[in-house]
Amino acid sequence: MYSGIQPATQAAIKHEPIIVVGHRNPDNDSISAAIGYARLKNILDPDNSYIPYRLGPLPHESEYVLDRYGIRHPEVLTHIHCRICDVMTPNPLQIPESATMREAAEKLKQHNIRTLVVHDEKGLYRGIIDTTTFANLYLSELDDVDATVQTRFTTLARPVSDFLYSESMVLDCEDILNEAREQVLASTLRQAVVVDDTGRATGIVTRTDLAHTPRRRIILVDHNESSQAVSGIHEAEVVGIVDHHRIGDIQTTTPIQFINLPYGSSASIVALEYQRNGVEIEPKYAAVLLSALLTDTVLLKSPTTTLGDHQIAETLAKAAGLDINTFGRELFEARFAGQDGSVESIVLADSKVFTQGDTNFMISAYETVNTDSILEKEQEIVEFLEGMVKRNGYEFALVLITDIMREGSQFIIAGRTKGVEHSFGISFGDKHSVWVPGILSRKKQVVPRLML
Ligand SMILES: [Mn+2]
Repeated sequence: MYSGIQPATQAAIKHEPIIVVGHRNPDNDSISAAIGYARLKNILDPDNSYIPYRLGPLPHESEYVLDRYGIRHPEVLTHIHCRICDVMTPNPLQIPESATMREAAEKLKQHNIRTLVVHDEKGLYRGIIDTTTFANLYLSELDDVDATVQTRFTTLARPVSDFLYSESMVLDCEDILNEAREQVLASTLRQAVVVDDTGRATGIVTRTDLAHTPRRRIILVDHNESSQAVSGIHEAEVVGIVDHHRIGDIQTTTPIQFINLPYGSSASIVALEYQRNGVEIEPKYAAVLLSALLTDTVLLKSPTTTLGDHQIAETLAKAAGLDINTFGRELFEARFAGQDGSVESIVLADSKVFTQGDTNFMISAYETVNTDSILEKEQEIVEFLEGMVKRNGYEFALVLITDIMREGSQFIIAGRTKGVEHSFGISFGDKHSVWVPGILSRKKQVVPRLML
């Protein structure tokens, strides 16, 4: 049985699924490790539900593998801020507007609640009736002592539509809590109603519900730096990390299972977790993980590749019934067939921002088998990079055009070049581009030298 450290859940949203997601501008490893790890966690921890997401477009090779094995594409996660649906009380008690005030009063009493949502004959939201409605009615009756009994009788026979508050605040389930809170607290209303796209009330939010911000739970794969993580990460409860990059700046309030190993892919570590937990991996998930291992290690050629990666690749290939070389070739064919070759995609398809001290810099990685065709666009790429440097105040922006056949990278740069030149013993001269043989890995061969 699984004996990993359980996350603290005090402030977490327990009924909500746990999100498993890779970094921004996802590569195949971020997609595949999230899918493979969510699958494993769902097997190990059936009390919770783990759902893989992605933080950007699906890489072509991921699409190829997922479609080949009939696995659903993960959905895009736009942020992990706490939402209205994370704090609302779902399925509020409702009453039709044609019901009498007596029925409304009985329903409030029977369920010991303060608010009823009123809907029309089509089930669409109309307004609310609450205990204050009744209190106000009886207070007004006090002015007319003789008529009290008669008035009350008449009032209770009238439909709720005569009394409902229709000006009550309406929110959307996906509204960000911190923003909605200000609206509600600035009003005099005791609650807001959550209405869906079809006009039906799906929840109710009271002032008390708004008093705290519960944390949504998330597992990070293939990254552990907030600059690469989903928006709102500081509001979330990170309950696990599976990564093979340098230790970044993600902080947690409690101990978590943080697995960081210098393997060639996060997918390799996920595969190890299947082994460690004695879970046999299904063929299609073995194929997904193998695809990420092969793309992240550039067909096991990158210097990030360890002996362990070779062994895991063999194991996964066997489980999936695949030949490593054939599958690897298919993956890169799918990737290169999908490349549109635009300057924007060359620079942005796999770009990461790094922080050192007060400076930020961007490094993009782009793999190809045809560096020459990229170099025809060198001037445009440099102009694009210069724009990014200017807009974002980067120290520099660097694109690595890695030719997996020639086994080296063309460095194309804008901004301050000194640090890069010094770290690699190269010179751009009056150009913005230079070929650096043997450089295949941003993570292992480029980032560490720049972080010294
Ligand atoms: Mn990776």
